[in-house]
Amino acid sequence: MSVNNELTKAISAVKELIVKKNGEINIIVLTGSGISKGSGIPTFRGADGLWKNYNAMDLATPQAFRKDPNLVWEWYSWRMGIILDKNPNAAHYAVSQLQKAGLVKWIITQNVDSLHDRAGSTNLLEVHGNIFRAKCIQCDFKTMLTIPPKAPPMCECGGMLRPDVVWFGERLNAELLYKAYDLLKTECDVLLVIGTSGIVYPVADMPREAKDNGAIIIEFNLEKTPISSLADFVILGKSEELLPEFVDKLIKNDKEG
Ligand code: BJW
Ligand code: ZN
Repeated sequence: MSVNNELTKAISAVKELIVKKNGEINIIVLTGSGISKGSGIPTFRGADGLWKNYNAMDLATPQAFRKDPNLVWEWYSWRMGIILDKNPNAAHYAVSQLQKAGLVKWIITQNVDSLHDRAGSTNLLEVHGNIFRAKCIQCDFKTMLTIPPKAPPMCECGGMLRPDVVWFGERLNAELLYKAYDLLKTECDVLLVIGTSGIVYPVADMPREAKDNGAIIIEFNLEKTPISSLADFVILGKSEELLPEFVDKLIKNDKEG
């Protein structure tokens, strides 16, 4: 039994919309590192976030990689090791369950950890890339890495490989970004925003796009963020606890309704 009033209200609102639209609603899920916190993967900001001990500008920019590729690879290898040791949590599985129930069509994630994929989700837009993919800085070669490299891996062309993630000052993949905006404009009745601080652009702007096009915005986070002021419901707490409850009740309601 939920004691979270906001959660109960959000479920009722989505349930009403399901009835109004004869069961045909599209939920889009937008996630950030907070959804993986329950798996034991650190977030970026906050008291125990990665940026507490490491400077973003020394590690997550193209300039940093040019200056010291060994250092950058060392940091990414360390993070790959942490992720490989962890598993999707109840929030990732809840999202996947909602997708299997047909309510969620697409997931837009800023996370590079593959945990949505490992939880069985499909139609995943990894707009900040994937930590397990590397790309050549000289040619178009890309490859998946199964073990964290001990030194910067090299391409057959002689160029160095880099993590295929989006660093500060770099453009997001245009196709993925276009697809994400198109979905938010045309196929989003409800947007679930889970575990993101909402300060990194252009993703931070996506909830506004959905809202402008009539979507109900439901935010799940430990605390309020810049997205909270435009959200219809702000559900405070751990996503690994709240999402399973939200999804259970919604799916039950959907079947009953
Ligand atoms: C829980 C929880 C639990 C915890 N349950 N919740 C417009 C205005 C101002 C600045 C800009 C702008 N446009 C562009 C910029 C610059 C920059 C930017 O946004 N800077 C801001 C910081 C101000 N953006 C860029 O540079 C982007 N590129 C770009 O816009 O290019 C345009 C361009 C134009 C012309 C020429 C060239 C370019 C690229 C951004 C790339 C971000 N990259 C990173 C690293 C990815 C690779 C890697 O993993 O190493 O992406 S940075 C980092 O931040 C990572 C994340 O995906 C991203 C977002 O972080 P996230 O996921 O929100 O994590 P946190 O830690 O911030 O928050 C965690 C949240 O979870 C918190 O709210 C907690 O409360 C919550 N939480 N536990 C629920 N259990
Ligand atoms: Zn190459």
